[in-house]
Order: sequence, then C-alpha cells, then structure tokens
Amino acid sequence: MSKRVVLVTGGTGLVGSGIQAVLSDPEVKAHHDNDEFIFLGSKDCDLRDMAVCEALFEIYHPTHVIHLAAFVGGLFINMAKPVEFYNDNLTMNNNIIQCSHKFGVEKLVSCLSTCIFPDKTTYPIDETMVHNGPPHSSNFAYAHAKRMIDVANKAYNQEYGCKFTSVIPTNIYGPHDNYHLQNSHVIPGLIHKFYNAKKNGTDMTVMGTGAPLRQFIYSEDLAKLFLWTLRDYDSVEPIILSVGEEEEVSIKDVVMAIAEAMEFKGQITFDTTKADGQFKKTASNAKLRTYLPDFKFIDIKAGIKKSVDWFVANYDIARK
Ligand code: NAP
Ligand code: GFB
Repeated sequence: MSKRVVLVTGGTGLVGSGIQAVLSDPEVKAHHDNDEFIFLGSKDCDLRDMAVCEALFEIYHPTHVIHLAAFVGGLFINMAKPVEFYNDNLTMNNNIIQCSHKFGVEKLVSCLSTCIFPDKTTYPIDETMVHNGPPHSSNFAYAHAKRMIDVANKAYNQEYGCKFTSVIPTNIYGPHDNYHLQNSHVIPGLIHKFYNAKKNGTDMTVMGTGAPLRQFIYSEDLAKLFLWTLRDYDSVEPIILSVGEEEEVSIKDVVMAIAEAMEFKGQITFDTTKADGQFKKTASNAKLRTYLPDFKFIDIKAGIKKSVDWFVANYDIARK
C-alpha cells in the first residue's frame, strides 16, 4: 500500500498532543506503519490565510487531514470574544476544506463539539440533532462556525464525492491543555487555580454554582478514537466521541476530584454570581458503541489525577 501523508492541523494543542502521545504506543503505531504524520501549530502556518494554507498543501501534498486547528476556549472567553470564535474558525475551516478538495485529499476528518447542539433539546442528544435549533447563547458564534463544517462536508460530498467527515467530541481534558486562568476550559482552569491556591496557602473560590453537568473525555482516549475514525469510519455524517451518558458528572464533582488529586486542604466556596453556561448537554455515544462496543475510557478521577500530576511536573512549560 502506498505511503499516506496525514496532516494534523492544530497538532500542538491538547488533542494533537494526545494523538502524538498515543502514536508512541507500539500497539497503536502498528495500525499506522504506512502513515507519515505531520503535526502543525499556528507558528508553522496561520490557517486563516488561504495563501499560507495552499502553500502548506503544496509542500506536503497530504493524502489525509485531521483538522483540529481552531480558536478554542472555555465558557468565559466564548462570551467575551464571539467575533474571533466566528471569524477565525469559519475562515480556518473553509480554507482547510477548500484546500483538501483542491489538492485531492482522500479523507478529511474535522472537529465539532457537543456544545454546538441546540440548547432546547431532548436528551440524550444524538448526531441527528446538530441543526435542530439555536445553540446555547454562551457560545453561539463558535457553535454556528462549527456547524458549517458539517454543511460543507455534505456539500463537497454531494457535488464532488469528497470523503470529508467530522467527529463531535464532548469536553476534553488531559496533559498539554491550555491553562490560562480566564480563557481555558473548566478542568485546566481549576487545576491552575488550585495549584496557585495551594502554593500561596489561600482558599479557593470556584466560579458558578457547580451544579452544571458535563461528560469529559481524556485527550488520549479521544486520540485513539480520532485514529480509528481516520482508519475505519467512512460516513460523511458526524459521530459523537464521548463517554456514556452514565459518566456525566457535575462541575462540583470535578472540583472535589481536582482538590483531592492536588491534596488541597483549604476552604472551597462557589461564587454563584458567575455564569454557569449550559446546564447540561448530555450526549449519547450509542452510535460509537455500534462500532466499538468494548472501547475502554479512563475513569474521570484517574484522568484528573494524571492531568494534575502532568501540570505540577510541567508547570514551567504549560500553556497558561
Ligand atoms: P487547543 O489546545 O487550543 O489547540 C488548538 C490548536 O489549533 C493549536 O495547535 C493551535 O496552535 C492551533 N491553532 C489555533 N489557531 C490557529 C491558526 N490561526 N492557524 C493554525 N493553527 C492554529 O485546542 P484543542 O482543545 O486541542 O482543540 C482541538 C479541536 O477540538 C478544536 O477543533 C476544538 O474546537 C475541538 N474541541 C475541543 C474541546 C475541548 O474541550 N478542548 C471540546 C470539543 C471540541 P498553537 O498551539 O500554535 O496556538
Ligand atoms: O469548560 P467550560 O468553560 O465550558 O466549563 P462549557 C464551564 C463550566 O465550568 C461553567 C464552571 O459551569 C463554569 O461556571 N467553571 C468553574 C469554570 N470554574 C471555572 C473555570 O475556572 N474556568 C471555566 N472555563 N469554567 C464550553 C464551550 O462550554 O464547552 C466551548 O463554551 C467548548 O465552546 C467547550 O466547546 C467544550 O462546557 O460550559
């Protein structure tokens, strides 16, 4: 079989680092002996610039693309920067999709998110519901930009027969996350805050009520599912990549797990004047289970312990 060149945009981030990590496992690597992976970050190329994007495809002539690159952040930056979430993501996604078609990419796997589903919905959410109504107001711009990936995939498939598909991860966490105190997602944001509180001997104030519910997938579990999607998932329809509904936890559960992993002994209070965002976005992984009934996800407490330990050991190099 001829060599495959797999371009991974956003390859230096949380998910991209997870893919790099799992590919160092000989068992996983054995499935990809014929694949050359190229992991790119924004310093290699600003994908918002079509000319830069085309030059990138001219250099590498990828046969496959895993498109992770995005303007990404948690609830609070989503509320503060809707224009960037809309413009940057729509532009990057369109550039990658157009270049993938122009340069004859055999398969493109892009990334949606369980936060893009309609806010008013029945539960559990499944893949058929992506466009069934407006998303939650807290991240409407990001959600609409991401939904256009699905629209574009179907347009290119209908007109040109392109094998462009997408996955819908739930909230992701793990090593190499973005730990920025204001802009990050909840788990890395709290890990950093607990680290500072422990170091300074202060108490902890957590934003929100702690009541919202979330499903969290460990980055390296997601990475294995991304590689499976690249190899064996051939539908244009998106597929949710998440732990099961029964794994849903509250933000308060996450706070306690991080405090335990960090051996934090101070007081923990909740600032209920701060936003909670979506109360729940419970997603079904039934479609994934029809393909991979026995896939094992790491337990959330074990995953949080690994994430905390990584941050403490790598504080100086962590993105924050
Ligand atoms: P991340 O850690 O913030 O990484 C983002 C990646 O995109 C980085 O490699 C970054 O490069 C790159 N990037 C950003 N702007 C770019 C630009 N203008 N040109 C080229 N590259 C650019 O994000 P992540 O959490 O790994 O997210 C990966 C994908 O998963 C995204 O599509 C995101 O929407 C999706 N997702 C994430 C979550 C989550 O909870 N994290 C949940 C669902 C879906 P630099 O490192 O050089 O900045
Ligand atoms: O990860 P997060 O920001 O995103 O989680 P969402 C927000 C929830 O965690 C809210 C609480 O209930 C917050 O009140 N929280 C507590 C914190 N402490 C913190 C903290 O220090 N930082 C943050 N960020 N939250 C996002 C979408 O929604 O889901 C994004 O806005 C993205 O677009 C992501 O797709 C996966 O799960 O609420």
